Parts: sequence; structure tokens; C-alpha cells
Amino acid sequence: MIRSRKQARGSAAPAFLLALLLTLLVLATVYAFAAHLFPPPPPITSIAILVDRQYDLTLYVAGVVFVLSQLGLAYAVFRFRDRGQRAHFTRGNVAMEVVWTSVTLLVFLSLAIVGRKAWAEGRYMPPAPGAIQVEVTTTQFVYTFRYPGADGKFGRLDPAMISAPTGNPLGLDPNDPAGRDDIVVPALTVPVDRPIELLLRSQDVVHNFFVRELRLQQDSVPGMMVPVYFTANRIGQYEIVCTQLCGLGHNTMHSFLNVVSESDYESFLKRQAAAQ
Ligand SMILES: [Cu+2]
Repeated sequence: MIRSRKQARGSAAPAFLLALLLTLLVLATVYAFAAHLFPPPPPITSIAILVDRQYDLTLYVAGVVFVLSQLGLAYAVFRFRDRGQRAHFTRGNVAMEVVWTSVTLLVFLSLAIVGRKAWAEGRYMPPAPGAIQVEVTTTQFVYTFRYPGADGKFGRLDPAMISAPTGNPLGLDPNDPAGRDDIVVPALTVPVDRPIELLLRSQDVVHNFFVRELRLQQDSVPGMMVPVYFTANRIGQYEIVCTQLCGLGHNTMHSFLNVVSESDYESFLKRQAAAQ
């Protein structure tokens, strides 16, 4: 009698299946990362390499924690399964809780300290001397880039003059002489190996400037001018995408970053100056 009741309550099959499922989940996840199933495009700045290193380090630390905790869970599910015994109440273990909270705190603080250079280099450091300034304006659902032209000065903008249909999407004031040689274009062209300072602004809602190869992702916020820096070291064309859900046309919001040789950059400026 007692034996059959124990059998009914203490079958090992469900616990075994759940533990097996958890173990397979761990193996599949480790495989997906170890086999590089979804590799990122190669980085094109020195900061991007730092960002990749930081990402790898974070992934290793979080990966070890993930594997150990999931396998531990699988073990506990099977080891402490229902065998028909009475359950008993526990109040937990204060010492253990202090230890794992402190260890977690230490791990996160260390990662943040190690990663501060990758984070700060493109944001809080002053731009390199001679950096080329380009203003980036986001609006639903386009990017507009402005170069200061030969005088090196951006002209005044007047929100009342914003009129995309008549060719003045930024609201450039025609009465300001500094703005007469400004170059306004829908794609970003920069010379290779030269420091670039982008000045991000937004006309309507929060958008974002994201280029995977730069490992650079920065929101543009209405009412703010957000500077970011980079120096691209590989000629090519890279996609710029908006990663903020900014409205119905969000999925169509993109542009291109063209990294070109110094001479191609000069001829780009001449061609655009003539076309403005
Ligand atoms: Cu957007």
C-alpha cells in the first residue's frame, strides 16, 4: 500500500525531463555563441575594438554565471524532486545572501570600471584637434547632414524657416552670411583616418544614430546638441539606422556613412558646394 502511494507521488520522470530540458537549453545557447552564429561586421575604429573587447568580457562573465546557475537549477530540480516526503519550511540563509549580493556588486562594478574607457572615448573626451564637424539632424523619418563649408562656421538656423518641400529642411537663415556656404546633404561622407565630431540634434522626437561598424549608438534629443566622435579607418559604405521607435515610418529611417579617401572627400565638398 505505502509503496504504491510513494510511486504515484514520487515519479522521477517529470523532474528528469525538466532537468534535461534545462541542460539542452544551456548547450544550445553555448553553441550559438561559441560557433559565432551571428557574427558582427568588422569594427572600423579603435574605439569599436575596445567596445568589442568589453562585450566579449561581459559575455564571458555573464556566460559562466548563466551556465553554472542553469546547470545548478537542473541539478536541484532532479535532486530535490518529490519523493513523497514532507516539505519543510526554510527562512533562507543570510550569510549566503550577503555573499552572492556582494559578489554580484563586485562583478558589475569591475566590468563598469574596465569598460569606462570604451564608453568615455567617443563621448566625454574633447575632440581631437582638427576634427571635422558635421551636424546631424534627425526628423521623422530622415537624416540631414550639414557641413559648415569653406568658412568653417555653421549658419544660423531659424525653426520658423524650416520647409523641406522648398529645399530648406533645417531652416537655414538666408540672411546669415555664415550659412551661405553650408552644405546640406542626406548622407554622411567623411575622409578615412580623420577625426570626426558629429553634433546630433533632433527636430521632433527622440531618434538615434547607429552604425554597427562604428559600434556607436547615440540618441538625438529635441532641444539638445549631443556631440560624438569617431575616426573611421576603413574606406567603405556603412548603413546608418535609427534605433528609437520614432513613429510609423521608423522602419524606413536610414541613411549611409561613406568613408572615402582624402581626395574623394575634397571632390565631394567641391561638388556639393557647387550644387547648393
Ligand atoms: Cu527615428
